[in-house]
Amino acid sequence: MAILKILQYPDERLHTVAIPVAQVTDQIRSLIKDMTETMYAAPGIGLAATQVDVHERIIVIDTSETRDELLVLINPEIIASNGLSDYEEGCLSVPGIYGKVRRAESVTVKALNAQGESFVLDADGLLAVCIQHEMDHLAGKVFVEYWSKLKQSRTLARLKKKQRSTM
Ligand code: K1U
Ligand code: ZN
Repeated sequence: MAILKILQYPDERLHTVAIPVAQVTDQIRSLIKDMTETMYAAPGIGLAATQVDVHERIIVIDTSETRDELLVLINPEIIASNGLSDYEEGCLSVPGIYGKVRRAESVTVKALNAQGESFVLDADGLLAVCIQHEMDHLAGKVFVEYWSKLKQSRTLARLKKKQRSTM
């Protein structure tokens, strides 16, 4: 297994639209293991393949307190959604920046697991937020891009200042 490098906003590669996984092979399973190790090490509650510069539709998530309830979503599709809620989000690709995003309160998602089997999952709360956040990564969208242009440019300035101070 390996810890992968996580792309940092505003890296243009975060805007790449991921393509569906054609077949769940051992190579895909090996990538899933590396993504899982990377997510737990970060630490994070989710990671999309886009964030490690792989542009295929793969997500790993673990929102449990015990960090032992891994969820793998390959080729995820939201087939139903309900309600709206605002949640304070963070992102491993935008370290140190947190802010609210309005998303569906609950979602039903259809996906393949690491064995290539199809399943359907109903999610609400943090899990629903995380699924939508990670699916945005696969579509090339970063959570700060829901904010006003003014808030986005202030965020970029803060990130650049932080980067300068760690050089
Ligand atoms: O996509 C990512 O960058 C991962 C991101 C997921 C996420 C967090 C909060 C709301 C929506 C989506 C993170 O995991 S940021 C880190 C984080 O929230 C966290 C880390 C350790 C323990 C608990 C939370
Ligand atoms: Zn993110």
